[in-house]
Amino acid sequence: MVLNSLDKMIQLQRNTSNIRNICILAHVDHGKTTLADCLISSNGIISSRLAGKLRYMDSREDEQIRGITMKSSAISLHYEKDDQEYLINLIDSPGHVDFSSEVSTAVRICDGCIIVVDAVEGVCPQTQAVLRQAWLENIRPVLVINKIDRLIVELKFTPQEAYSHLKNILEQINALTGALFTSKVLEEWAKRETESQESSDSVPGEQVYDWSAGLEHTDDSHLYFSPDQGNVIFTSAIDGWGFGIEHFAKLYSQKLGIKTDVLLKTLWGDYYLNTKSKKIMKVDQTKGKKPLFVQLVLENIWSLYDAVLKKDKEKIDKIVSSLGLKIGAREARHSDPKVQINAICSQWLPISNSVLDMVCQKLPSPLDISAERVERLLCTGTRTFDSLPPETQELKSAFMKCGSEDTAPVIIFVSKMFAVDAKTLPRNKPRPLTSEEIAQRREFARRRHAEKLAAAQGQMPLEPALVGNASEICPKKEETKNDEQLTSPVESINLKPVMEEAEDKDSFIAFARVFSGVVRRGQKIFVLGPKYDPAEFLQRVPLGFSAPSDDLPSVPHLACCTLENLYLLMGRELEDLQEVPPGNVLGIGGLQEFVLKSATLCTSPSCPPFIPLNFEATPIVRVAIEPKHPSEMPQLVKGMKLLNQADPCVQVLIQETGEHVLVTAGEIHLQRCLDDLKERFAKIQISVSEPIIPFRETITKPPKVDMVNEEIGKQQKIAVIHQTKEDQSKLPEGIQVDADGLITITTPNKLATLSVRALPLPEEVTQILEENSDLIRSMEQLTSLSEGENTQMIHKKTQAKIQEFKQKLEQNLQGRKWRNVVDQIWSFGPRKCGPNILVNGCIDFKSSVWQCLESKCIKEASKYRDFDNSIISGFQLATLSGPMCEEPLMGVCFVLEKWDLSKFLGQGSTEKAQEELARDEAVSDQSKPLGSPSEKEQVQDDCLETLEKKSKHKGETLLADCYGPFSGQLIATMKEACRYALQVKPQRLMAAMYTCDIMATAEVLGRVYAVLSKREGRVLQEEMKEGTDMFIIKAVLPVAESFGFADEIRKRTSGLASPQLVFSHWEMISSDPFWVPTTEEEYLHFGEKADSENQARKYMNSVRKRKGLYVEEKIVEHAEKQRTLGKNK
Ligand SMILES: Nc1nc2c(ncn2[C@@H]2O[C@H](COP(=O)(O)OP(=O)(O)OP(=O)(O)O)[C@@H](O)[C@H]2O)c(=O)[nH]1
Ligand SMILES: [Mg+2]
Repeated sequence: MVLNSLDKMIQLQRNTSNIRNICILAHVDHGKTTLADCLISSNGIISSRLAGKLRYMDSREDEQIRGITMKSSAISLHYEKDDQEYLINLIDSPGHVDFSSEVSTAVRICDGCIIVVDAVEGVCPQTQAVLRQAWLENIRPVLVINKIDRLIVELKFTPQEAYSHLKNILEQINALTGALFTSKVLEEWAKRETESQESSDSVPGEQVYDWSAGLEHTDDSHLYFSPDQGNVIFTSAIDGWGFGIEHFAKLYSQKLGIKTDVLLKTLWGDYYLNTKSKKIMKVDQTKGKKPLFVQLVLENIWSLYDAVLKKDKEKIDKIVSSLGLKIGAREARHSDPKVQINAICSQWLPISNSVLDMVCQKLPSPLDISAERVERLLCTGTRTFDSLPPETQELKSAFMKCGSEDTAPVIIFVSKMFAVDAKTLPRNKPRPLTSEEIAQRREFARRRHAEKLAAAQGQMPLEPALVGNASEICPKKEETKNDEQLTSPVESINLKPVMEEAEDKDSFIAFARVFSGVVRRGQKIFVLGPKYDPAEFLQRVPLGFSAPSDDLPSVPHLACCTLENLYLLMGRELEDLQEVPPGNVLGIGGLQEFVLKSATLCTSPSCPPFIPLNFEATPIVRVAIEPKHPSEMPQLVKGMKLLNQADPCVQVLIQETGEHVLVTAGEIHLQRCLDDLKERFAKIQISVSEPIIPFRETITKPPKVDMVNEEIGKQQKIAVIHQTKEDQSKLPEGIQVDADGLITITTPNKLATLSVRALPLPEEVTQILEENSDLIRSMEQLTSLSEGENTQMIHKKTQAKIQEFKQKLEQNLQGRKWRNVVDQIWSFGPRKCGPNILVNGCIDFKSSVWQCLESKCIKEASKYRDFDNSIISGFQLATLSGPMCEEPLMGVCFVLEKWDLSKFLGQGSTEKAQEELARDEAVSDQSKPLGSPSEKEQVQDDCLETLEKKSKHKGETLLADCYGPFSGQLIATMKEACRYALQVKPQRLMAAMYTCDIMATAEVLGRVYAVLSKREGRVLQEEMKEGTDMFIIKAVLPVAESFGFADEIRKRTSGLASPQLVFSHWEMISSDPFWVPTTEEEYLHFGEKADSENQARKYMNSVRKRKGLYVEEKIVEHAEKQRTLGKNK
């Protein structure tokens, strides 16, 4: 096929109804990039022989070396079918979990997706994840079951077995879709229910509600994958073939004389052909009849593979001629059967036709965007679509129309920024020469040659300017003065310096899609930050103001920029464009200063920013980075900034300690980020710390058994109490602890006393808090702005959510200990949204996080009101870093049981009284004439007394002042109180856990288990994949033990098993990091010094060491000897 010209692509971009924006999604290694290669080769961009080998979309070197895709990238393809021409904007995405954020960026700008499933491995964890992502973004999927050749060659299935296996895969994937659909219907159902309740609140009796939306009544048949629906095809990307049943239905309808429609319905499923009556009947399994799919489709393919693999020349020739194919002599004689298969099959059942056919028929065009999707994109945060300003709601029609007229607002979403080498930008690329230029150059060379010859013969002196390479490319004016014509066409004169300058500069291109309007080069446009609120703009700016201009009134999170360059994304290449019509995927240059990772661009300020991308992976692996040479720090800082911009999911932080920290989604992601930093963005040598493993600190209930599993009896209990008493004696003076662990502490100026107790929260509650951290954050925002006028209207839905959250907490916090606790929750921490709570147990002061639920915020006039912020801050600080190793706390409830400020308040009143007293005295001095000396003495005595009193008060005030402001003291004291309250309880560390899915064959299963148990992993589930000899193992593994895990598994199993690690949850490490043996059995079992390794202590100390904290390590010399001595005594 001929390569399409840029003009053709530009022309195709204008026909919106024939555009398909699609991405390829799958589990790692299921063949996305190989499939993309096949589709690309159909456009002549790469040769069909190289399809599958080149992996054209993997343009990075490390992608090629590792054989996995790391970045999603786009390419535009042309496809023609039944005199319709289509433009397909294809995005290849990575399948590895570490890069799942790249999937999110791709899905957002597409309308449909191809889900690829490996026919052998079937549905894998990432298949589920990508299906969910597609679902959440409301894009339509079609299915490609790939690697069918493996069923023939590797698993040696018969066609019948293969059919059952394929049926099974389809059932699995449909079960997933079904689950997603059910949850969505139920959610909508619930939503409508609340809405109907709301509307019935306002207009009683006018309730129009369609109860038929229940599950039973909703038609979901179009959602499922089924070959007869035309949304499933079977392929072998590596061998270049693929088909949908439509192809065979058409073929056999002629041969068998059965209508195509009938065949379409029966070719997949348990139907068979009664050859005598030429009728299609339901399969009766007992009679051993073959389904049509086996008989008419699979058996043909199987026999072709069979002939080629057995090198049965005669049979091959027969098949080829019966199919009417022409195989090139080179392929026909090739010794490698794969080449032969590819040559035959790619002609017989070309994969690109079947895939692109399905894409064009079954996937929607940009014009088909659903109202639901538009509303979802526009409703950021806690807003509902109805609560948006009317101007914003009007934009919905622009989205739906996707119009290109001048009045249509331009709306663009940038889903990521990617760096390209400036050399590859079209403006820096040498322009291909036109045929005229080539002719002129030839003429020029010919003349020079003639001159050279003449010079050699001594007829003419050699012109120095004509010697040397540079003059060949860059002839200067003087050199060509004898032929003026030559100078003008050769335009590469200035090319070299430009390229050199651009060489080490990376250029950032925005990966974007136009949702409405025509984007033009040089156009001015608003850049809307994620927190931009159109309502705010509309309030501030006079009506009718819309076009972005320089004299923009300053509105937060809104900027204005010019679109400098527009590009057509062609895989590894970029092509310059002047304008881009709506519905297209494009690259935009020149946004580096305006967009960090993603953004919404619009010519209308009433557009809200799109909802944030929904990332599946949590960045968890952190490392600290330093330049090898300290003087290169500025380069590192700059490089990390660029890296942050270029990767959707990496986080770059500078910790309080001054360390530069990189947080990544996993080991491979980390490696890629480091490579990028070293070779691309910072270009310096760096040293990388060991991965920083996050922990959480918590407390637990006192144990009932000791470390050797003996029940803790009375005596031991006494021993334990003694030990805690000993511990308590370590507490500084002035802090009291009761037997229950209630800490009472006084501020340094002795004017306020706080009593705090720490309690472990039930696990379920911690989990609820974690799940709802976003909600908690918005509650916090609501409370702070509860006086705003429109809040009530906006937050109805959120309020319902908050109510639900509260109820859940109440359900899980039952029993005497937790009575009324939920109502008294005062704050969450750390950062006001974490999984710890502060409970206000003081009777006379009411203030809780649930205030936002009340329609009017009651500002309570309390004497303590002014200081509650200090207490909350103290709590926040305490939960941010715990006493064990300064890691954040988790699952702890602090109860402030008493709070005595009376002295402080009292002091305030004495000061006032004193002033009054002083004034009184002055008055009395004047009014009272001095009488007898005795009287005088009396007065003097009085004066002395008051003076003394005065100075005493003054001293106290001074004393108080030297401790700094009272609120500060309160913060510090609260923080200390929380820390001590923790320390008198049994403390535990919590470790981050990965879930790990490993697929392994039976032979290597033992080795996989060995590696898992060595690294403290725990197997949750093991099952056999139906129809194969593969086992699927689900396990959990501490993040702390996971480094090098994937490599070790791969090495030990010779590459047969490869794990996928995804962050799952936090888990308490049951051992006590401070434990020392107390009972006799424990002494016997662990030795006096407890020198067998304590995992929790090891972790704690390693964190403390890293943070430069004091580590209490017992250095024991001659341990054995000391013990014997001790025992003999
Ligand atoms: N037997 C067989 N192998 C295939 C087929 N398609 C792809 N492969 C092989 O599967 C491996 C992975 O293919 P890729 O195309 O890189 O897979 P991918 O889905 O892009 O992988 P990631 O991008 O890393 O998620 C390669 O070794 C391919 O040669 C197929 O149809 N049959
Ligand atoms: Mg790939």
